[in-house]
Amino acid sequence: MDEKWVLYSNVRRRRSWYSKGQEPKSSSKEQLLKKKVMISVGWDCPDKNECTGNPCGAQGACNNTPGSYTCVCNAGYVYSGTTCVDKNECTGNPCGAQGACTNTQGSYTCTCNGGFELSGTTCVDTNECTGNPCGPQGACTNTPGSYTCACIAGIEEDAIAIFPQ
Ligand SMILES: [Ca+2]
Ligand SMILES: [Ca+2]
Repeated sequence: MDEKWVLYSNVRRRRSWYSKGQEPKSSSKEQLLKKKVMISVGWDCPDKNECTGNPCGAQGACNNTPGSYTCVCNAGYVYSGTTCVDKNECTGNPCGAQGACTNTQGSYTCTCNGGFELSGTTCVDTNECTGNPCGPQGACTNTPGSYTCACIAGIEEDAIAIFPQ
């Protein structure tokens, strides 16, 4: 049983305007008497520390709150309502149209289709032309997932094959 009492004195503050930073003044009201007023009655229930049971799991930090707890989950994990569980990043198709997503604990991996490579977290076209695959007598054109070679005017494709340099 926990009774809380507040003793009112016969001093109260009147509403009035003050300058910024100026201390408000108190003024007495003669007709008010000191009296004891009970403002609450309650039973003190000590808060249970739910965090001792590690409810957030290995991938979360538990914060005890009055009557409950909250979890702050590590990156790649989400709060399920009771604990921290792996986030399935693949539902958001992070690899893009040219990659296959595999969900992993705390993360995910992308396996890119042929002609595509991982850039950051998504599959993008490989620019094969940077490796000069058409040789010195060919003009390379990068295409999504591949590339094409065009021969420079006057030189046959066979000649490029015979004299690659
Ligand atoms: Ca995951
Ligand atoms: Ca390409």
